[in-house]
This record gives sequence, structure tokens and C-alpha cells, in this order.
Amino acid sequence: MLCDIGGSLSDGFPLSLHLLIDSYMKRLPFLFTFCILYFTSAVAQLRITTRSYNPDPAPVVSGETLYVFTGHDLDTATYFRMPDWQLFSTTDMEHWTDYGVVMSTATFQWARQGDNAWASQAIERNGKWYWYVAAEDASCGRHGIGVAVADRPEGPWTDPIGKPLIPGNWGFIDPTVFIDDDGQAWLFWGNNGLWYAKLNEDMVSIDTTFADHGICDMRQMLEDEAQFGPRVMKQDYQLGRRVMKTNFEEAPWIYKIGDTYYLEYAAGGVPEHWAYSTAKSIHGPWQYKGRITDESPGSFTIHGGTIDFQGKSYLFYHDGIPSGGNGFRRTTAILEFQRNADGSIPKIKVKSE
Ligand code: FUB
Repeated sequence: MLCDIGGSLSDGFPLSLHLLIDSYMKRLPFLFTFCILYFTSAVAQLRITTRSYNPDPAPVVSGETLYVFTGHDLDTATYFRMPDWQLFSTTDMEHWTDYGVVMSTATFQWARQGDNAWASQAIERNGKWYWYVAAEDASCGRHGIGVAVADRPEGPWTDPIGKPLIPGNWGFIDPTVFIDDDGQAWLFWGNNGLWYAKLNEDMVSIDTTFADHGICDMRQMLEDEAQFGPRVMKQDYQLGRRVMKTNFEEAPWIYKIGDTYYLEYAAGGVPEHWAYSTAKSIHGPWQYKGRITDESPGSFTIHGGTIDFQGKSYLFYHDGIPSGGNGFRRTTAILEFQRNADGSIPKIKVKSE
């Protein structure tokens, strides 16, 4: 197994991010105008709703229905102000059912209440739904990964373990979950670092005999340009300064087609673009495959993922177009695309309106 289990878990989103974002926000008008001009041939974007901001989309197919679990940026947000999570569904990619807010931080007694309800992904197994979320572990003031369970996507959702599945630590955000052909479920997560764990069959605990007390640290792999793309100058939150790092930033999105594992992710530092790597084993080594999109118009984050539904492929991500370029008021966007015959993902042009 190509798992590095050494090193301390110390990357994450610290106060220095405020400075970085502050400088980004000052450049927003220019960047937003640039995006609009750059994507001149763009046509209207597919939206689920503009009723509320709905960032960090995580699509999942169940039978004839595609569900999209999202976060929720408050209408007045000037930093990440995210109290709860929302749900939408469709059977035709045109008409959407809006379930509104279906879960909040109140589900997790261990979490900071009313804020920091960050990115998530849900999955169905044996008639139950499991929703993995990033929420702030109040015991340490850092994000950890929680899990909620329900009989149906719209809930009611409950916390079956009463504690974080993965306790808080630097960079412990953005969970993505996947069940392999042999029934083994895997949970990946990370910002400025990447980690994964083997879920037990109950989906609400991890196999602590795996890797280092159940967690495999992939940060050494992230150092390899062949696996995660060319180094760029990026903020290192642990060091509090900018250093050269490979492409991976955050928001892993994992799935498998045939015998190939796909790991899509937000890349390049902020502003982020969407990129991917593939592997023949869940444990790697990964092979960097390139950009899927350029930066998202009006948003310095891009969090999303691709999914196949009713014979077509779709990219879900968020942008800042409806809010006029406010990177903390993000809206889900959808683009249809065609995978190449060899399974590779073509470069997809994000839309400007
Ligand atoms: O929405 C809060 C954070 O911003 C997510 O966890 C990241 O992926 C980025 O989208």
C-alpha cells in the first residue's frame, strides 16, 4: 500500500486565509470582469435555483432521481457564513424539487452551532442514507467530519454516533465517499492535504486497523507532480506563507468507472480551478490528468464533481455569478459534457452567465 502514515496533521484554514481572501476580494471587480470578458462565447448557465445560495454541490443518483446535496451561504455573507445544508432533486435535469434546508448544525451536538456547516456528500447503502459533512469540532475549534443517517434524502437526519467520525484537525474538511465494487466504502477529505479512511460496513465508523489509527495521510503523494500536477506558488497555512506546492487544493471527489479510480479536486490555490488524477488502485499511485475547467467566474472556490445520469455526463460546481461576484455567496451551476472514448474528461468551458 502506498500510504504514508508519518507526519503531523497540521495544515488547514487559519486566520492567514483571511488575509489572502482579503487581497482576493480587493481584486474581485477586476477578476469578475476578466472572467466575463474571457468567456465571451458563453451561453446561459444551468441552475437548480436562485432562491438561496447553494454552494458545494454533491450530486448522487438513486434510481430515476438525481439528488443534489449542497451547503448554504447566507444572503448577507462577507466570509463563509454557513448554518445548514440543503437538498434538491430532479428526474429530468430540468424540473427541480427544492426541499430547502434539510439538516443544520443542530443535528451535531459536538459541532459549533449556527455556522461552519461546510462541504458534504451523501450516499445510499442498504436502504439507508449516510451524509458526511464538514462541521467545526467545538472541542478543538477546527473542522472535523461528521456523519448523519436517514431513511430518505429529505430526512429527518440524526447523528448516530454523537461525536465526529473524524475529529477536528487542520485541513479536515470536504469529505467525499465512495463504495467500491467489492463493497468496501472509502472516505477521503482534505484541504491543503489529503487523507482517507476505510469505512466499516455500518458506514458510521472507520477501520482503526487501517493505516495510522485508521487514517492514511496522502500528503507525501501530494508532493509528486506526476500524481497531482505541476507545482504552483500557494499559501501554506501551517507555515503562514506562500510556497511552491502541487496542484491539489481541496474538495476531493472520488468515484470509479470500470477499473479506473477518478479523483477530481479543486486545484491551483485560490482562485481555484477543477482538475483530476486517476489510479488503478484506491491507494494510488495517482496520475495527474489535467484541468477540467478554468477558474469559476466570480468565485475563488469551485467545489463540485461530475456524475453520469440517464446516459449523460454532468459537471456540478459553484460560481459567484448570481451574487455579482461575491465569493462567499455561491450558487450551484451545471454543465453537460461528454467523456472521451478513452475515459478521460475533456476540458469544460465554464459559463459566464
Ligand atoms: O464552502 C466552504 C468551503 O469552501 C468548502 O468546504 C470548500 O470546498 C470551499 O468550497
